[in-house]
Amino acid sequence: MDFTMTRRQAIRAGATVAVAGAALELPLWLESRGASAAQLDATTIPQFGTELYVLPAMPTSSVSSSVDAYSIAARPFKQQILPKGFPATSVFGFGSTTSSSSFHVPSHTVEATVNRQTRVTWANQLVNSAGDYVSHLLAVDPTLHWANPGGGTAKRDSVPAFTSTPGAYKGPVPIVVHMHGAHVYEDSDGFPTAWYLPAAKNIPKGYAASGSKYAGYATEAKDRFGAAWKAGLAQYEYGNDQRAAALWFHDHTIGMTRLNVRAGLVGMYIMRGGGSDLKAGVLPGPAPKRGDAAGKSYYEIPLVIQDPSFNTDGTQYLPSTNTFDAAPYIPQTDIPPIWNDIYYGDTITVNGNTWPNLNVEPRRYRFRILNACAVRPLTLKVVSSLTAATPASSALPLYVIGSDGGFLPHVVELSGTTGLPVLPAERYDVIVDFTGVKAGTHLYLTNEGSAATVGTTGTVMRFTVGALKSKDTSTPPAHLKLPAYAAPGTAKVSRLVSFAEVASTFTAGATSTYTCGTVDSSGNNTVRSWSDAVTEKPAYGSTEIWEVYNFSSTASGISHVFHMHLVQFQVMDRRTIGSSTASPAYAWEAGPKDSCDAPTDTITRVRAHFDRKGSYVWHCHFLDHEDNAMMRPMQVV
Ligand SMILES: [Cu+2]
Repeated sequence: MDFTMTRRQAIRAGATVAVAGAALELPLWLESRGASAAQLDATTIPQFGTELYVLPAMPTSSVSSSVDAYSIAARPFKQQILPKGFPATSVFGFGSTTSSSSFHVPSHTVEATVNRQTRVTWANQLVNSAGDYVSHLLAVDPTLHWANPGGGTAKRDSVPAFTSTPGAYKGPVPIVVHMHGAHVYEDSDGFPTAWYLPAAKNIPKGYAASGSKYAGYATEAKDRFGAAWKAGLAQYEYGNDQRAAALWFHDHTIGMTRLNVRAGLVGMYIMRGGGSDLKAGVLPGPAPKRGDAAGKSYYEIPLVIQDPSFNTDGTQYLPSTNTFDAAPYIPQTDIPPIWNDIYYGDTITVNGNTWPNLNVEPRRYRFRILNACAVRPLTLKVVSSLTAATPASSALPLYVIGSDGGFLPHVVELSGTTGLPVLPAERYDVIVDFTGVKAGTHLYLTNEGSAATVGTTGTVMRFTVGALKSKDTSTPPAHLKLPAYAAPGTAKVSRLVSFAEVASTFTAGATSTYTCGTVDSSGNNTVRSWSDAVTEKPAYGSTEIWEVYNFSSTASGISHVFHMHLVQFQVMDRRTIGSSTASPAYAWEAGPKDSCDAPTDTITRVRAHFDRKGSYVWHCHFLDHEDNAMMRPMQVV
């Protein structure tokens, strides 16, 4: 990305984080830009006073001999995200319609079994007690290529035409849930234009109740699974015929994903069992199970990390105007008036609370880590002091045992000053061994990612070590034998694709859109928009190498995050554009991945096997980018 000070009036410094031979060069941003008088100063929020919420397992709606069925709704509610004494925060979150106490941000965890069907009815219940729709909590920019329900059937999923700069969209909120990392048929993938509105009483006349792909997928789901979709819901089927792994689900509505995810529509989905898992007892556990009694001790815990900002009234803060590029907008220019290139929040939440504490025993813990931030890169480390100069020395190593799609072939130990980079959408399965740490010791999970601020977003959570309650019988990480990982086989096709920024044709230096594109054999980029004809058409049953060019310049750019639906890929290597010297994938990327770093001015190569026909997508997983055109359809044919 070509962000410069003159054009952005932003503070930036070229921070280079050395990570095991790979240099992630990312600019450092001033946070809370466009701060309003009502914004809560993150430095005034007390830390570590809230005990970590261990996300329980989501209740099922029914269980048969072959299927675990769930009825999960998105609803508006309030949650105490800030510490006690501060106001509660309005959120959109998921829960089971069978249990009102299960509604939480992030969602309670869906526990799934390898090769056993999970069926989820995803209901959009973003309505009030009268059954009327609720408007979005955050400012919806109606000038992007977005769902545009108010455009009716003819103009949904488009870039609406305006003759003057509009205000934020206040209508009913569409959702569509993508299971990130899942091997599914297209009807169950959560395609960005398969959204649907709530079945509210007051949907204005002429509004499209669903996106352009919804009806077709409803028919497919009926034919394939006998599913009966109706207004305000879709039924998705997850075959779970993949490796044991921690997937996650989140809203994927076209042009609104950044807002729906920030509002809280995220959760983890953990698949266990089968030949790609380890036997019970080898790793630290248990994790929360459905129906667990309160007060149980858990040694496997998901950590869902986000970075919201707040107003003093407890509501979430997100700029409601474009703080990067000043007016004029429509009709004088092509610059979005509300959307921002990127917005880093100024707090860190873990499992729905700012800077929590976790009381731990002196034993091993397994953490299923998810970066659910919209755009914030994390570099995680366990340290003993929050005031040490960075990069700080680790107090305890991180033993990385798994990546997005399952176990690594072997344990990767990160210690010394090396942290674990976790970009948005990436998941890592990590063991931390507190054995032998003295009771009363405080340790901290910190973030040394490029946008981190010491004292706020540089801190994730605290661990307080207490007494051992029961013997730890899990295998020490040094002795772990992880399940084999068979990478995708030889590829016959190399496909060259790109991420690039498109400058405004009106205002010098301003951004109009972020785009994907295709690259020819001479390295020339052709920018392609979401609505252009599909160019990525892998053959069913084929294995391909995708070379992902990030054309942002090194001097000013940041990484993008490459994500493909349907597949788990292998990260092969990276090389500077124009160079023939490649660096191998980072050590912690040695397992199956569905999202990865695509650094600036670099070609990132991944290899994937395409074994299901249908429409899917690939895109940048910085949500602010994917919402403004950095996304393309992909058709397995
Ligand atoms: Cu991006």
